[in-house]
Amino acid sequence: PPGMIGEAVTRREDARVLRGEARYVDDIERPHCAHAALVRSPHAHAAIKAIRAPDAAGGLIAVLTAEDLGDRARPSEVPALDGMELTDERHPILAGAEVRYAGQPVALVIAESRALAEDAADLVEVEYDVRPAVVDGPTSDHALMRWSRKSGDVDAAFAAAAHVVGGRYSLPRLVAVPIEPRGCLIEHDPDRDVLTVWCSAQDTHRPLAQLAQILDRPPDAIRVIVPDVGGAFGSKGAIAPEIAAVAIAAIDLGRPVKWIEDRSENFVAAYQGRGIAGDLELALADDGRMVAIRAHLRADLGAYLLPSTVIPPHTAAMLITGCYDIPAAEVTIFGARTHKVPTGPYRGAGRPEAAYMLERLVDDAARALRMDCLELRRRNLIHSFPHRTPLGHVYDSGDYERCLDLAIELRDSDGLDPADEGWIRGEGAAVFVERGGGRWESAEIDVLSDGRVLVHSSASPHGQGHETTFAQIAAQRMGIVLDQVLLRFGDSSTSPPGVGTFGSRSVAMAGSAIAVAIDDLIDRLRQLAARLLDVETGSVVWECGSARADGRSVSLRELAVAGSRLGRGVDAVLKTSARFESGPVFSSGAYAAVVEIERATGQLRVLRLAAVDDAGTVINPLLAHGQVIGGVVQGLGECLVEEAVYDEIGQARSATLMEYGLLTSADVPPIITGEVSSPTPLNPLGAKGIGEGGAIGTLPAVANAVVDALGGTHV
Ligand code: MCN
Repeated sequence: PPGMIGEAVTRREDARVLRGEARYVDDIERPHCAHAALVRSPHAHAAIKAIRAPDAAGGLIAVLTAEDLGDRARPSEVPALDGMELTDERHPILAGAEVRYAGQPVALVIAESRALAEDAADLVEVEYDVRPAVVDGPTSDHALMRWSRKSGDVDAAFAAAAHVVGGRYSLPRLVAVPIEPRGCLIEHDPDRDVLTVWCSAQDTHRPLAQLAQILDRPPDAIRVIVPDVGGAFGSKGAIAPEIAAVAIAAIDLGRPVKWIEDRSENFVAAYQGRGIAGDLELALADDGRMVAIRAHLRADLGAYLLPSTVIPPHTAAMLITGCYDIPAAEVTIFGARTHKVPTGPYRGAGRPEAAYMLERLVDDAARALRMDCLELRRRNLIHSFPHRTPLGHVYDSGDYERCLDLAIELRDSDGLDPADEGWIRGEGAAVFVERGGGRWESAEIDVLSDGRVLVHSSASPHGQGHETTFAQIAAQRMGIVLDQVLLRFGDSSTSPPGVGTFGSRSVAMAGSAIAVAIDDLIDRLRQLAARLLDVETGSVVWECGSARADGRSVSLRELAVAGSRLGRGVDAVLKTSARFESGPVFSSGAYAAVVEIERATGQLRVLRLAAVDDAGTVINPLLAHGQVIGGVVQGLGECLVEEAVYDEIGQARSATLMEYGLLTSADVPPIITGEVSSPTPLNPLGAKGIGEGGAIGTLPAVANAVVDALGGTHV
């Protein structure tokens, strides 16, 4: 039947979204709902001397400060990964004695409407004693985090190397700019003491666990519902401190409270991405073999630590050997504190950083050795799997050379006209590897009495299209049509437990949990059919959604009806669950670009971008393609126009869509995509992630093309 794995099925969720029927947090209404607005610091660094709430203001219900919260809302814990050194500078829920970035929440104002809450927030007087701000990551000497790892004899390899090539490479800070900013609606049921939290988040699991810790509540006293979400790109993984303050307000006031941030708040107060620079050195043998690499990374982490702030630099460091067989590596990270909003994951979350720095370095090395940059890459690519990197990752499968060959073939197909007068042209290419998947996810499946299959997944989407993709996995495995599969996710009271939607892990992990659960369900259905047909279970085969034995067959619907007649034990027949666990899977890809720069003006245009991704088995090529294109456009934005710019006193200079450059569809150059498939042996689908590839490969491919156009000059 149509809709199977590998078919380009259109998204089931689109009709709802396009008709305006999707329900985002702000569409949810509760009776007697109050509305919240934030008083935010206008200064990047200041002591708070006093906060004076207005005695009265139209519709004002309450003003909450850090003092009012007391220890009822504690800063979110920040897990130290892998032996990291962290300072105890966790993001306060509301600022206490000090503010450390412009935009930091200082007080929560609750009123009868959002407009009244915003007006009342303007009347709150905060007395600040302004202090100097450290804005520049490279000059900050205060570390929030330090980490290092060394493996292999790096020093000896460098001492003996025929060539050592180095460079400094940096990536700007970026804003994720999801169409829907952050927000929540929180209601407290005093009888059961349960908080119901609707929030715009990537999944239910992390907001629930983080709120439980922040509010010191048992997890079962919190229900998190994630409705439709208008994008996140990594920026809605850690819970916003504002949400914890709203939770306290809802408890104190005994009324539901809604907070929906506006675009300007999202620019200054939602955690940002990237903002990292690295000093890298590569040691090479005479024949171009890479023998060791050193990378000293300096990340501008911003003012405080959020739970996920330390993840991207760590991920970047761990992937610094990329697709190459480099036996020795040393990495260090200095996570600098600056008076800016904290950073955290943004599409790629460390992978683009690693790929950009390494692939720029490889091009610089090729120039230093007077070698062709593709030849230098080919000579060092990893060819056999599993491959253990010196830093400790185990790459499961891949065909990096095939990706590179295809990217070049696609880039160079149909020659381009010669460059116009006054324009210089450059070509660039890059390979990358991407850690995805890992840990676990789960699924529960019910067979409904009409023979449809209801899949409860632990993974909720925020734009990826799980409703379609996961249904394809279940339908294929069951041998039924797509319409026979229903999907549910995003409500912690009914969804099975899981880890979360990030790191391009949903298909590999949650998709595999569905596959395993379906296999188990089929076994149960075969046993039931054996009873009905009075045959041995072993002689029952499952085919096209029916059980068959001795030339007879029982349909799924008949099994569902028979199963429910059995009374006790129905659950055991018509319900199943599975938890799927595996190590990380490593997607990969190669991207290649052609750019032109106008000599007189410096104007840059990307003429062509070839994007080749290897995500193992692709479930839905149409959606996977959409993921790649979305990532590419974000990657191009990063290369060409995007940057969260701050002035010397720590004021955001790009706090609206007028100032922060975002590409529009009219700016997007021709993108040619290609696919290589190296299924992973680590899960039953052979699937890896593809949600971030475009945002990874684009940066080094375009940057290398720009440097090539400039004749190898460092930019
Ligand atoms: N897919 C597939 N076959 C595979 C892998 C993926 O068909 N082998 C398709 C599926 O349609 C799946 C989608 O690609 O729904 C993404 O799957 P996957 O790579 O597993 O990534 P996740 O679902 O875990 O999504 C996370 C990823 C990340 S980390 C960011 S950031 C990101 C992204 O997804 N943010 C997004 N894509 C986004 N897309 C939208 N619209 N909005 C965001 O905020």
